[in-house]
Amino acid sequence: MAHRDLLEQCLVDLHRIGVVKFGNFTLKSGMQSPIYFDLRMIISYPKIMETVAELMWAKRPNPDYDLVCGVAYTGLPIATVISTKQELPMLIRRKESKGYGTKKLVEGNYEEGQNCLMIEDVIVSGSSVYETLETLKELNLKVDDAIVFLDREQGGAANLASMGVNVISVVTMTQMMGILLKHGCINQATSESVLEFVESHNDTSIVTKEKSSCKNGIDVMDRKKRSFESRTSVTNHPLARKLFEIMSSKKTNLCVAADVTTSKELISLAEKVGPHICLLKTHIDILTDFSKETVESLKELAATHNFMLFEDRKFGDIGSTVASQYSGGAYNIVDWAELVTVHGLPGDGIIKGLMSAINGRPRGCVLVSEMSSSGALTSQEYVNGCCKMAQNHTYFVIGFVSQSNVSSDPRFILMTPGVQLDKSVDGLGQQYVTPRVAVLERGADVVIVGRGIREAEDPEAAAIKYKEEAFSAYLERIEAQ
Ligand code: S5P
Repeated sequence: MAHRDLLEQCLVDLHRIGVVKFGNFTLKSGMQSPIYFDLRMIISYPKIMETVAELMWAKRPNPDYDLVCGVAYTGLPIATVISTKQELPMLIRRKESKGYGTKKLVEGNYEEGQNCLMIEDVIVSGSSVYETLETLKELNLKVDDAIVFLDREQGGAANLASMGVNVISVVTMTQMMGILLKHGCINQATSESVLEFVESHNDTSIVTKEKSSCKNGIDVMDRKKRSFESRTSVTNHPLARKLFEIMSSKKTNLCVAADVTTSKELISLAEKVGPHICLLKTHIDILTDFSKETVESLKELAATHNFMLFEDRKFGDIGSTVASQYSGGAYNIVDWAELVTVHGLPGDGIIKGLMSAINGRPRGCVLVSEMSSSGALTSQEYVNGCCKMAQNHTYFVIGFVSQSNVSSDPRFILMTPGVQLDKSVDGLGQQYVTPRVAVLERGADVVIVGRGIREAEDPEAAAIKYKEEAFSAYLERIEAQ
């Protein structure tokens, strides 16, 4: 059978046995995806597995390899088939070291300098291939090529190319949708929605758990030492990247809390402070005259002045309830606020509920891990729980609202409210520190200021003053390291 016919038949077979699934799936990175390609199933279908291995081997760019290494787990059986058919010795890279016996991470014989081909089932960001690559390189093996069956076209091939690894795929997501459509396995609408999703999620970065390292190999800890600019490359969240870029280019880490009661006041405040802020934080339910036009004007101002809209909804209920509060209702928050605040209290379900409502839109949240008010019940145990939640959902959580240095992971952006230059309390429990204290002592990346700016005689002048103080404290912080 010609290669193209073999590929088409293979994809139809893979669809038939349930490898190609449509629905709502959470990928390893936490990203929500409308499609899941579960190639593990082929171990129950030896003939199909053989074809998959044949198609992959046919793609090898180099005629001479000394070794083949499958990326755990699905890459392993495929590499085994290639190894026996081609009489090519194989290596296995464990997911974790055994902790007993030889404690080796790689099984099999090899000699330094040998040329090893990597085999992987699917590539999204390239993180799994990267982890294997790191291990093989530590053993002084030569690793130039990785063959993957499906390239989801979400940035993985480019990420690995920037590290000198050539990724060759048997089929791309676009090609696969075309073939499945041609053979009547899926309809036009399914194909379009998958391709739309891929296009809006094609900017992933490599972030590995084990070494906590990233795209350009910089250690990811030490958030406080790093510039916003350098942190854009360690996060896999497009909105965290956007915020880092705004903060670097506008030289502002100021968020204004626009807690006003009329649309007119809101728009007027946004016009005044817009050029000086990275985020405009709203409590949209305080408005007495909320309308679609209010949101349209805010969106326009955000685009003109390059800031992001951040609704301080402090979601705090079970997943199914927050999904309805986020999307729909009077405010349809998901439609216009790129970022929202969320309490960690209900556990993982709240994140899953919110993510189920975003429908492919780039959206993110900030977890409220500590509160500024006196007597707040946010204990250290609670903070630790929030950090764990954030780490498990880096495709939605971009950072924390906090009062202390709750995380040294540079992917996360810390935002500190309770900031004012002239006051220490407000009589209702709020406690204030200055922007310098927030940034230098408490580790804030962003300072959130409400009344200090809103109630000033000249809010624009006040915004400039807060911006300058907060940004110079940030520069002092990164330069001091
Ligand atoms: O712990 C917190 C968390 C938040 S988001 N303490 C806070 O004050 N906030 C919000 O920050 C609060 O809802 C308000 O919108 C803003 C502080 O306003 P200010 O006028 O006291 O600066």
